[in-house]
Amino acid sequence: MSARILVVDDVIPNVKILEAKLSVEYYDVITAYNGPDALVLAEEESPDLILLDVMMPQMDGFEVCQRLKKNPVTAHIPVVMVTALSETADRVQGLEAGADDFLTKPVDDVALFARVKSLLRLKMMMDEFRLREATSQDLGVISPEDGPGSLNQKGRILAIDDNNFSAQQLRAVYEEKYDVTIEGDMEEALVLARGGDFDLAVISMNCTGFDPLRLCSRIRTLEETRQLPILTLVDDSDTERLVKGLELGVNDYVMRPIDNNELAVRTRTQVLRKQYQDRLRHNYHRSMELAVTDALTGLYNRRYMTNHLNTLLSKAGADYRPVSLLIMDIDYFKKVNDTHGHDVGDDVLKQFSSRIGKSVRGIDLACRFGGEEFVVVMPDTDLAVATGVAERLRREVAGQPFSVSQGTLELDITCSIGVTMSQPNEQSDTLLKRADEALYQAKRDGRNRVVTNSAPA
Ligand code: GH3
Ligand code: MG
Repeated sequence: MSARILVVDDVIPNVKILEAKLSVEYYDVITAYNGPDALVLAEEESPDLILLDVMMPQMDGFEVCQRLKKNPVTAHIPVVMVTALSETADRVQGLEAGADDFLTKPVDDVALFARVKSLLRLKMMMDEFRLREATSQDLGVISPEDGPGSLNQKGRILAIDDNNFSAQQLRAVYEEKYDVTIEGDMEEALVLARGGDFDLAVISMNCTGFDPLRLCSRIRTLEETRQLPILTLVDDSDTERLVKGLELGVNDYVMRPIDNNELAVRTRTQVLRKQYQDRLRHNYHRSMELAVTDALTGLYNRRYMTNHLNTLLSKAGADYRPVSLLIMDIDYFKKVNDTHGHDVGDDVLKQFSSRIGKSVRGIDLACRFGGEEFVVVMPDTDLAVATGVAERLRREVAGQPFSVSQGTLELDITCSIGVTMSQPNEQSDTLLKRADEALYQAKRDGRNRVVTNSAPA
């Protein structure tokens, strides 16, 4: 994960040490030696993360952080406060200034990279989210309710701790802000994790009834829980388990004795990232669907069909295979609407689509072309076969009345169909035009029929 990190500290050796550590891991490091310079750099260079010293002359870290978070250009950049003492008061003040996490000096490598990685992951998700959201809104395929507003749902936490006392402490910390489930048994925890739709697993490394590292590893391996972030609670002397956990894919940790502020910020980071990630995936599927299909019938829409047809037609030379295409139009459909109302008309359109969908082959592409006009694209198909398909579709529609209004009404529906086949180097517009001419011939000839329009010789 390559990223740009701004390191801010008034003591030159401190900056140099952090710069060296981060550069070794291929982060791109920029540096500032005082608050005002940091503010300028943050705005001009838009770093992905800021490591900010608290004690600086002129303007201290709290004030710098506050200003960063107030400025819309820099507000989204995560800030890690680097404090000389592990003073609770400092942390509270840091939180109030809008800090996203804390590091204590001297900064140890495990802590540094755990914090940096987990905040960078969150930032990546949020950046991607904002980008996709902008694109989707430009294309008109995402409605406002898909936006970040809906991220305000209560985070769901699964806390695994078989010590009753510390489990209750966790409950007390989380209860107000989160929907928290406490579990003391490993197998039960796994069942819950697989089915529970959680945003974060908090695992105590002090569990004695089972091996908590084994639980971490199982969560990372199981398909249903692979994406679930894990935060571990570790004794400050237990570096071995801490490091093992991180190697297994644990996302972050908090040392015992637990500082509630620290637990709160790290929990928030993990839960937010998970929620952004879920939302991205959901929006992706949704925009794919919305972008290519018609809402009423579920068939492909005109834009998708036209694109796809042009792709098929562009296969030239030795690759060339004829593409056949038919356009179907419901006969006297206006009368259905006028007699029975628009809802009945919609019902007919849905059933009509489902009959088409059922009787075309898998490689054929059925689309709603317009109001009551439908197109079926048939790759690698000659005119004789396509005419056969059209005749079958016509019978599928005319052969059985349509049952509408929850079965209270039966309507006889017919359709007319125009068929044609592509020529080498042809584009979609002329192909569609030829099929349309055939359709109108079918209408003129009395409807409920198929007319074939072979290409000009
Ligand atoms: P023809 O046999 O010549 O095709 O006659 P027609 O009545 O089917 O054709 P016309 O083009 O006169 O009318 C088509 C009607 O389809 C008009 C339009 O209001 C209706 N329509 C278009 N889209 C929808 C829709 O989504 N739902 C409903 N219920 N009606 C629709
Ligand atoms: Mg019609």
